[in-house]
Amino acid sequence: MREGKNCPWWKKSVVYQVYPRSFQDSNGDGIGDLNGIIQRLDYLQELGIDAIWLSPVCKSPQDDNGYDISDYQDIDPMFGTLQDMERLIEEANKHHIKIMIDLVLNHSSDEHPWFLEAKKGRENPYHDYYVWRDGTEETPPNDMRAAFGGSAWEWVPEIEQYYFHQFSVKQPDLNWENPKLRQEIYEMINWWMQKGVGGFRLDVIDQIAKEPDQKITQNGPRLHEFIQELSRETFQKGDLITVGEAWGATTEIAKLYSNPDGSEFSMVFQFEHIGLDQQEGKEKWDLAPLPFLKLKKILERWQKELFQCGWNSLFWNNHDLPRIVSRWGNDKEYRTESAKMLAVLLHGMQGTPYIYQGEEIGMTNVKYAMEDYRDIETLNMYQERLEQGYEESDIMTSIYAKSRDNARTPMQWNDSLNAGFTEGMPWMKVNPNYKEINAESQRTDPDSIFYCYKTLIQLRKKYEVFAEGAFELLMPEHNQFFAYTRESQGEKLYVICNFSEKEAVCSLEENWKNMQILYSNYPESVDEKIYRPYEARMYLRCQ
Ligand code: TEU
Ligand code: CA
Repeated sequence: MREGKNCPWWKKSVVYQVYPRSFQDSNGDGIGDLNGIIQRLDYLQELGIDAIWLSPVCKSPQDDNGYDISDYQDIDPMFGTLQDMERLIEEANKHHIKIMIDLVLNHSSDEHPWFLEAKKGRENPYHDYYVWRDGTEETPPNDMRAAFGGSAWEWVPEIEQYYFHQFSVKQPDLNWENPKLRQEIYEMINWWMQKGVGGFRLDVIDQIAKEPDQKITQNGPRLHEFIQELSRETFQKGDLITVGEAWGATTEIAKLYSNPDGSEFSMVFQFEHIGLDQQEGKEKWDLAPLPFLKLKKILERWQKELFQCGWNSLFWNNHDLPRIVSRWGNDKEYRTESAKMLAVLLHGMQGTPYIYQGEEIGMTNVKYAMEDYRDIETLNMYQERLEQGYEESDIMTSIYAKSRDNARTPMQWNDSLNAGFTEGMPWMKVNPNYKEINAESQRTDPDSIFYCYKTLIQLRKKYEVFAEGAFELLMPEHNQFFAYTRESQGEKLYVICNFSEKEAVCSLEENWKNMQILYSNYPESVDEKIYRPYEARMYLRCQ
């Protein structure tokens, strides 16, 4: 696959997500910032990533850590200035790194000037930028619930109407039916493109075409019409990487989103596998063990169905998800082995891999006292479940497993105070294991998780088979191995992972001796059929 129409640059790229609040503080106020990111570009270049997806840094009251924007064309002072942002883009470019910004287009902050105007009166020109319904104070239009708890309708007594919000009350939903709103959004995106950003991540993009009267939030009837217009008016004018966040994506829908004709996005984040370890039909807090065979089946389906007619995003982690090594690996005696196994398993697949900050050093979940949690989703759920009569210890068990704050603890750079994240008081407690788990110690150890990620990134660039090869699942019924091949043009890649803490015997009859071993997370074994706990290997066979 050469560069060009059929192989855009992002098919061979690896993206790194920075959650700016928690990455690096540069001025001692305890909050990560843009200048802090600039200080860490050398580190990211050494890792070998091609782009940074930056979680929101625009002006925001921070009700949902920046996912509630009050000015799409300015930087929140907490993170720096517009000049700092321009410098970040420029400095990152010098490190061969593109900056992707996070577009939150489903809703704005209730402190956005549009909303301040909109709630002044039904005749106000901005009123229709949001979703309003009549009702009486006692009876909302319907019983829809918001993702962060409570009703999705908020009463505004001054104008005797309800506005619709799928997330917090401070995140009113924008009305995409309004063509003027859409135009303002396109202008804003074009402005960012002129500033030199390399791409965009689109927050809950499958929820923009809502039909609240029908209780439709995801995948509304006009969704792809809106996205195609958006793409035509903005992204298609540049050579960008774009990724939509789509909790409601099926493989069929994902083929539209990531159509190789470029009419929508480069790719989407899909979440079918992410909800596997919860009780069916319930919430993420209602824990269940991971059904391993199902995980294999789902990822196999995504690999096969998008082959040559779409493109996958590959990720285990982001700022909303618990740490993968704690979740589906083993963050105690096999932390290093299982973190590497999970990396190998993901990075061998077809798609663009996303690494979430700290994943590359094997950062883990935390168990904090309630007062140390910060996330609005966690705090609201805690209150709601207490009121519903849940045991506090059960609520805490759910929080330890699934709270978004697991991903949001400060980046662990070194073993000095606050892990080198800040010289002040960190906005959220640092994980107490930072003396053992930190970037500095990882970088002095050639066997570290960091170097595993670095090697995987290099391999992806070196061999065509990573971008191009067709996927076949091996041993689909085996309940320890997650193994597959990728094949194209005379190259065949084998990825064999023992997804368990028990030894496993591989019954594949290949002549391993004649293959090149590209990566292994253990020293060479006496018997190559035996896979030790979380052992992962990549073999390459060339014709
Ligand atoms: O997340 C979308 C979303 O659906 C999440 O609220 C998800 O349900 C939850 O995190 C699972 O625990 C995006 C952003 O990634 C998230 O950080 C924002 O809070 C949310 O949109 C609202 O903008
Ligand atoms: Ca700061």
